[in-house]
Amino acid sequence: MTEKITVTSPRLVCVSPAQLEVVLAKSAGTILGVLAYAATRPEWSADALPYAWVTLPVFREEAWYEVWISSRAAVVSHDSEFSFSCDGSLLFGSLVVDDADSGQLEPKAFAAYTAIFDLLDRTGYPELLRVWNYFPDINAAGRGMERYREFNVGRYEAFCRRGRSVGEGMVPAACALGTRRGTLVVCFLAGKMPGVFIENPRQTNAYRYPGDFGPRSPAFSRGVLVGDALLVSGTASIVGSRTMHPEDVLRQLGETLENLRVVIAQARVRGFAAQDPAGLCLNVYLRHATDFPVVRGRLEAEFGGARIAYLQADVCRADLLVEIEAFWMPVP
Ligand code: 3EB
Repeated sequence: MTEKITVTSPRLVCVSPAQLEVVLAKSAGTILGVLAYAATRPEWSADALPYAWVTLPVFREEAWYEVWISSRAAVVSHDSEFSFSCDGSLLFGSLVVDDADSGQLEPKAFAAYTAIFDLLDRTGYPELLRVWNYFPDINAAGRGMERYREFNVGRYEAFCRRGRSVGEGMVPAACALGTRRGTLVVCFLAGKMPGVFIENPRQTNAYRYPGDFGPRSPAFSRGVLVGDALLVSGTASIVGSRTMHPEDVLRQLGETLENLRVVIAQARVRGFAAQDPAGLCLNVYLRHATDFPVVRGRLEAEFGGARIAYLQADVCRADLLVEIEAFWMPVP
C-alpha cells in the first residue's frame, strides 16, 4: 500500500519583535520554525520550536523574525543535535554548531550536512529543498583557502558521501552569508516529494562554477518551487560565473534585480502563478552599512507592497556588495 502524500506549500510571516507574539499565537500548532536575525541575542527565543538566532545586524530594527508556517498541523521533535518539525509533507529543521569561528570549516560543514542527510533519510523526508547557511568570517583566509571555499568543500563532500549527486534538479535552493561571530547556523526545509528546482540561464549553474572559485563548487540551485510557493536563493551580481560591477553597489543591484526577474520568469514556465507583491518577502544583505539608503530607495521603488528586511552581512564573494533572497506566495 502506498501512502498518499498531499504536498503542503510553506508560508512565511516576517515581523519585528513587537508583532511576534501575535503571529505565534495565531499560527500555534502549525509553525515549522523560526529564524531570528539580530546583532545581539534577542529577548525571545523558542525552546519548543526549531529556532536559530542568526547574528546579523538588521537596519532600522532591533531584530527581525521569519516565522515559517505550514497549512497543516506541524509536530515538533528534538534529538541531541536537532530540533525539527514535520507536517506529513514538509520538514523544517535547524542545526546550530558552536565555535565555528575557530579551526577549519570544511569538517564542520561536512558534519553538519551529513547529520542533516541522515536525519532526512531517517525521518522519510529525503528531498532537501532549501538551506540557509550562516557562519563567521566567510571571506577570511582559512587553512590555505578562503573559508567560504572550505565550506563548499565540506558541503560537496557530504553530498557525495551520502550518495547524493550534485547536479541539475538535485541540489537545494540556498543562501550563504557571513556573520561576525560565533555559530554555524544551518536551517533547512525538506520534503517527502522533490521540489521543482529552478536555474538561471544568465548564470552558470553554481555546481558547475569553474575551479577558479574553489576546488569544489557550491551545491545549490537558483530557486525551488514548493507547492504554490517560490523560494529564490541568494541572488547577486553574477553573470555567467563572473562578478559584475565589483565597485558599484547600484550597478550590482541592477544586475541582481535582472537575475531575480529571470529566476521568477523560469519559475512561471514551471507553473508559478503568484502575482501580488503582498505575498513577497525579501532579505537584502548589504556588505556596507553606508550603501543602505541608496539600495533601499531603489528597492522600495521596485517592490512596493513587499516585506523587505535589510541585513548587514558579508556576501560569499569578497567583491559582492549586495545579495537578495526572496520568498513569494500567493495571497488569498
Ligand atoms: C552566487 O550566486 C552568490 O553557497 O549556498 C548565493 C546563494 C551564493 C547560495 C551558497 C552562494 C550560495 O554564487 C553566492
